[in-house]
Amino acid sequence: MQTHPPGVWGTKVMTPPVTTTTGRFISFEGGEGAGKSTQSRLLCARLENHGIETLATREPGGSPGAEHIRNLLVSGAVGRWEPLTEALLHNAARRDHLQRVILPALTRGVWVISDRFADSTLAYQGYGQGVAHEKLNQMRDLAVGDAMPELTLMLDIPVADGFARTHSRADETSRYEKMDSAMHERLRQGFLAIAAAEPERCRVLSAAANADNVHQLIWQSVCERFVEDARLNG
Ligand code: ATM
Repeated sequence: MQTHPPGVWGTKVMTPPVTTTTGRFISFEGGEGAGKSTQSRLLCARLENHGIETLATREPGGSPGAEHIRNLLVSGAVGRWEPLTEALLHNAARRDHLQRVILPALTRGVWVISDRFADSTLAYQGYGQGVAHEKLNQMRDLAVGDAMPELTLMLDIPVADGFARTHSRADETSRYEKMDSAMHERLRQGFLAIAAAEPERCRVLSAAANADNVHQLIWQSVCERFVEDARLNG
Protein backbone atom coordinates (compact mmCIF):
# COMPACT_ATOMS: atom_id res chain seq x y z
CA MET A 1 0.00 0.00 0.00
CA GLN A 2 1.28 3.50 -0.80
CA THR A 3 0.57 5.88 2.03
CA HIS A 4 2.39 8.81 0.50
CA PRO A 5 1.83 10.35 -2.89
CA PRO A 6 4.64 9.71 -5.39
CA GLY A 7 7.65 12.00 -5.04
CA VAL A 8 7.55 13.40 -8.55
CA TRP A 9 4.53 15.50 -9.31
CA GLY A 10 2.99 15.45 -12.74
CA THR A 11 2.73 18.84 -14.39
CA LYS A 12 0.52 17.75 -17.26
CA VAL A 13 -3.13 18.63 -16.87
CA MET A 14 -5.04 15.38 -16.94
CA THR A 15 -8.68 15.20 -17.68
CA PRO A 16 -11.39 12.92 -16.33
CA PRO A 17 -13.37 10.71 -16.74
CA VAL A 18 -12.24 8.12 -14.27
CA THR A 19 -13.86 5.39 -16.37
CA THR A 20 -11.05 5.63 -18.93
CA THR A 21 -8.53 4.57 -16.30
CA THR A 22 -7.83 1.14 -14.92
CA GLY A 23 -7.75 1.80 -11.17
CA ARG A 24 -10.88 2.18 -9.07
CA PHE A 25 -11.81 5.22 -7.00
CA ILE A 26 -13.51 4.69 -3.62
CA SER A 27 -14.27 7.35 -1.01
CA PHE A 28 -15.21 7.15 2.66
CA GLU A 29 -17.53 9.78 4.10
CA GLY A 30 -19.07 10.41 7.49
CA GLY A 31 -19.05 12.61 10.54
CA GLU A 32 -16.86 12.70 13.60
CA GLY A 33 -15.76 9.38 15.08
CA ALA A 34 -17.26 7.22 12.33
CA GLY A 35 -13.97 5.34 11.95
CA LYS A 36 -13.16 6.33 8.36
CA SER A 37 -9.39 6.24 8.68
CA THR A 38 -9.40 2.84 10.42
CA GLN A 39 -11.74 1.44 7.79
CA SER A 40 -9.70 2.93 4.98
CA ARG A 41 -6.59 1.14 6.34
CA LEU A 42 -8.44 -2.17 6.73
CA LEU A 43 -9.86 -1.97 3.21
CA CYS A 44 -6.46 -1.18 1.66
CA ALA A 45 -4.87 -4.11 3.48
CA ARG A 46 -7.59 -6.48 2.29
CA LEU A 47 -7.35 -5.28 -1.31
CA GLU A 48 -3.55 -5.67 -1.20
CA ASN A 49 -4.07 -9.26 0.01
CA HIS A 50 -6.03 -9.80 -3.18
CA GLY A 51 -3.14 -8.51 -5.29
CA ILE A 52 -4.58 -5.03 -5.84
CA GLU A 53 -2.24 -2.06 -5.45
CA THR A 54 -3.81 0.70 -3.37
CA LEU A 55 -3.21 4.31 -2.43
CA ALA A 56 -4.68 5.49 0.88
CA THR A 57 -5.21 9.22 0.80
CA ARG A 58 -7.34 11.86 2.52
CA GLU A 59 -9.06 15.22 2.24
CA PRO A 60 -8.55 17.96 2.92
CA GLY A 61 -4.98 17.14 1.92
CA GLY A 62 -3.45 14.22 0.05
CA SER A 63 -0.93 16.22 -2.01
CA PRO A 64 1.76 18.62 -0.71
CA GLY A 65 -0.20 21.69 -1.83
CA ALA A 66 -3.47 20.40 -0.46
CA GLU A 67 -1.83 19.53 2.87
CA HIS A 68 -0.77 23.20 3.17
CA ILE A 69 -4.38 24.23 2.56
CA ARG A 70 -5.51 21.62 5.14
CA ASN A 71 -3.42 23.37 7.80
CA LEU A 72 -5.27 26.60 7.06
CA LEU A 73 -8.63 24.84 7.33
CA VAL A 74 -8.30 22.68 10.44
CA SER A 75 -6.47 25.10 12.74
CA GLY A 76 -7.44 28.38 14.38
CA ALA A 77 -10.70 29.84 15.60
CA VAL A 78 -14.02 28.30 14.56
CA GLY A 79 -15.00 31.52 12.75
CA ARG A 80 -11.66 31.88 10.95
CA TRP A 81 -13.26 31.45 7.51
CA GLU A 82 -16.54 32.65 6.11
CA PRO A 83 -18.32 29.45 4.85
CA LEU A 84 -18.15 30.26 1.11
CA THR A 85 -14.41 31.00 1.40
CA GLU A 86 -14.02 27.73 3.26
CA ALA A 87 -15.78 25.86 0.45
CA LEU A 88 -13.45 27.47 -2.11
CA LEU A 89 -10.40 26.43 -0.09
CA HIS A 90 -11.64 22.82 0.10
CA ASN A 91 -12.21 22.81 -3.64
CA ALA A 92 -8.78 24.30 -4.36
CA ALA A 93 -7.19 21.59 -2.22
CA ARG A 94 -9.33 18.93 -3.96
CA ARG A 95 -8.35 20.07 -7.43
CA ASP A 96 -4.64 19.81 -6.56
CA HIS A 97 -5.14 16.40 -4.92
CA LEU A 98 -7.05 15.10 -7.92
CA GLN A 99 -4.65 16.35 -10.57
CA ARG A 100 -1.39 15.56 -8.79
CA VAL A 101 -2.21 12.35 -6.97
CA ILE A 102 -5.56 10.68 -7.65
CA LEU A 103 -5.76 10.74 -11.45
CA PRO A 104 -2.11 9.72 -11.97
CA ALA A 105 -2.59 6.78 -9.56
CA LEU A 106 -5.78 5.64 -11.29
CA THR A 107 -4.01 5.82 -14.62
CA ARG A 108 -1.31 3.49 -13.24
CA GLY A 109 -4.03 1.00 -12.28
CA VAL A 110 -3.85 1.76 -8.56
CA TRP A 111 -7.06 1.70 -6.53
CA VAL A 112 -7.45 5.01 -4.70
CA ILE A 113 -9.15 4.98 -1.30
CA SER A 114 -9.83 8.52 -0.12
CA ASP A 115 -10.82 9.38 3.42
CA ARG A 116 -13.37 12.09 2.40
CA PHE A 117 -13.92 13.69 -0.99
CA ALA A 118 -16.42 16.08 -2.61
CA ASP A 119 -19.48 14.94 -0.60
CA SER A 120 -17.85 16.37 2.53
CA THR A 121 -18.06 19.88 1.09
CA LEU A 122 -21.78 19.56 0.37
CA ALA A 123 -22.36 18.03 3.81
CA TYR A 124 -20.18 20.36 5.92
CA GLN A 125 -20.26 23.67 4.04
CA GLY A 126 -23.72 23.11 2.53
CA TYR A 127 -25.95 21.24 4.98
CA GLY A 128 -23.76 22.14 7.99
CA GLN A 129 -22.73 25.74 7.36
CA GLY A 130 -25.47 26.94 5.03
CA VAL A 131 -23.71 27.63 1.71
CA ALA A 132 -26.21 27.40 -1.18
CA HIS A 133 -26.11 23.94 -2.75
CA GLU A 134 -26.20 25.43 -6.24
CA LYS A 135 -22.96 27.33 -5.62
CA LEU A 136 -21.32 24.22 -4.18
CA ASN A 137 -22.40 22.14 -7.18
CA GLN A 138 -20.89 24.74 -9.53
CA MET A 139 -17.61 24.62 -7.61
CA ARG A 140 -17.62 20.84 -7.70
CA ASP A 141 -18.20 20.80 -11.45
CA LEU A 142 -15.23 23.13 -11.90
CA ALA A 143 -12.84 21.37 -9.52
CA VAL A 144 -13.81 17.73 -10.07
CA GLY A 145 -15.78 17.45 -13.31
CA ASP A 146 -16.96 13.87 -13.60
CA ALA A 147 -13.99 12.40 -11.71
CA MET A 148 -16.24 11.37 -8.83
CA PRO A 149 -15.65 8.14 -6.89
CA GLU A 150 -17.27 5.02 -8.31
CA LEU A 151 -18.22 3.90 -4.81
CA THR A 152 -18.77 6.05 -1.73
CA LEU A 153 -19.04 4.34 1.64
CA MET A 154 -20.98 6.56 4.04
CA LEU A 155 -20.21 5.52 7.60
CA ASP A 156 -23.14 6.61 9.70
CA ILE A 157 -23.10 7.03 13.47
CA PRO A 158 -25.27 9.07 15.89
CA VAL A 159 -23.54 12.39 16.61
CA ALA A 160 -23.22 11.78 20.36
CA ASP A 161 -21.64 8.33 19.82
CA GLY A 162 -19.16 9.74 17.31
CA PHE A 163 -18.19 12.54 19.68
CA ALA A 164 -17.68 10.04 22.50
CA ARG A 165 -15.17 8.19 20.29
CA THR A 166 -13.21 11.26 19.18
CA HIS A 167 -13.11 12.82 22.62
CA SER A 168 -11.46 9.72 24.01
CA ARG A 169 -8.58 10.22 21.53
CA ALA A 170 -5.54 12.29 22.44
CA ASP A 171 -5.37 14.22 19.09
CA GLU A 172 -5.53 17.97 19.07
CA THR A 173 -9.11 19.19 18.60
CA SER A 174 -9.64 20.60 15.11
CA ARG A 175 -11.74 23.63 14.16
CA TYR A 176 -14.49 21.30 13.00
CA GLU A 177 -14.65 19.37 16.25
CA LYS A 178 -15.25 22.69 18.03
CA MET A 179 -18.36 23.39 15.95
CA ASP A 180 -21.65 22.91 17.79
CA SER A 181 -23.58 19.65 17.87
CA ALA A 182 -26.51 21.15 15.88
CA MET A 183 -24.08 21.65 12.96
CA HIS A 184 -22.91 18.04 13.30
CA GLU A 185 -26.51 16.83 13.33
CA ARG A 186 -27.25 18.80 10.13
CA LEU A 187 -24.25 17.36 8.38
CA ARG A 188 -25.19 13.82 9.37
CA GLN A 189 -28.60 14.39 7.75
CA GLY A 190 -26.76 15.93 4.80
CA PHE A 191 -24.70 12.79 4.19
CA LEU A 192 -27.87 10.68 4.34
CA ALA A 193 -29.60 13.00 1.84
CA ILE A 194 -26.61 12.85 -0.54
CA ALA A 195 -26.66 9.05 -0.36
CA ALA A 196 -30.42 8.93 -0.99
CA ALA A 197 -29.99 11.15 -4.07
CA GLU A 198 -27.23 8.92 -5.53
CA PRO A 199 -28.01 5.33 -4.53
CA GLU A 200 -25.92 3.88 -7.38
CA ARG A 201 -22.72 5.42 -6.05
CA CYS A 202 -23.36 5.62 -2.29
CA ARG A 203 -23.80 2.92 0.35
CA VAL A 204 -24.82 3.95 3.87
CA LEU A 205 -23.33 1.60 6.46
CA SER A 206 -23.88 1.74 10.19
CA ALA A 207 -20.55 2.46 11.90
CA ALA A 208 -21.87 1.71 15.37
CA ALA A 209 -20.56 -1.89 15.45
CA ASN A 210 -16.95 -2.84 16.16
CA ALA A 211 -14.32 -2.19 13.49
CA ASP A 212 -14.16 -5.82 12.25
CA ASN A 213 -17.91 -6.02 11.71
CA VAL A 214 -18.00 -2.67 9.91
CA HIS A 215 -15.12 -3.85 7.73
CA GLN A 216 -17.11 -6.94 6.71
CA LEU A 217 -20.00 -4.72 5.56
CA ILE A 218 -17.56 -2.58 3.60
CA TRP A 219 -15.94 -5.59 1.96
CA GLN A 220 -19.34 -6.89 0.92
CA SER A 221 -20.18 -3.52 -0.69
CA VAL A 222 -16.84 -3.41 -2.52
CA CYS A 223 -17.27 -6.97 -3.84
CA GLU A 224 -20.80 -6.20 -5.02
CA ARG A 225 -19.82 -2.95 -6.73
CA PHE A 226 -16.75 -4.38 -8.49
CA VAL A 227 -18.08 -7.89 -9.02
CA GLU A 228 -16.42 -8.11 -12.45
CA ASP A 229 -12.92 -7.96 -10.90
CA ALA A 230 -11.90 -11.61 -10.49
CA ARG A 231 -9.14 -10.69 -8.02
CA LEU A 232 -11.75 -9.92 -5.36
CA ASN A 233 -12.82 -13.55 -5.31
CA GLY A 234 -9.29 -14.94 -5.24
P1 ATM B 1 -10.82 14.75 9.03
O1 ATM B 1 -11.07 15.01 10.48
O2 ATM B 1 -11.70 13.69 8.45
O3 ATM B 1 -9.37 14.55 8.72
O4 ATM B 1 -11.25 16.07 8.22
C1 ATM B 1 -10.95 17.34 8.67
C2 ATM B 1 -12.18 18.19 8.69
O5 ATM B 1 -12.40 18.80 7.42
C3 ATM B 1 -13.43 17.38 8.94
N1 ATM B 1 -13.94 17.58 10.25
N2 ATM B 1 -13.52 17.18 11.27
N3 ATM B 1 -13.16 16.87 12.26
C4 ATM B 1 -14.44 17.86 7.95
C5 ATM B 1 -13.80 18.97 7.23
N4 ATM B 1 -14.10 19.03 5.81
C6 ATM B 1 -14.99 19.98 5.33
O6 ATM B 1 -15.55 20.76 6.11
N5 ATM B 1 -15.21 20.06 3.99
C7 ATM B 1 -14.59 19.24 3.09
O7 ATM B 1 -14.81 19.36 1.87
C8 ATM B 1 -13.68 18.23 3.61
C9 ATM B 1 -12.97 17.32 2.66
C10 ATM B 1 -13.47 18.17 4.96
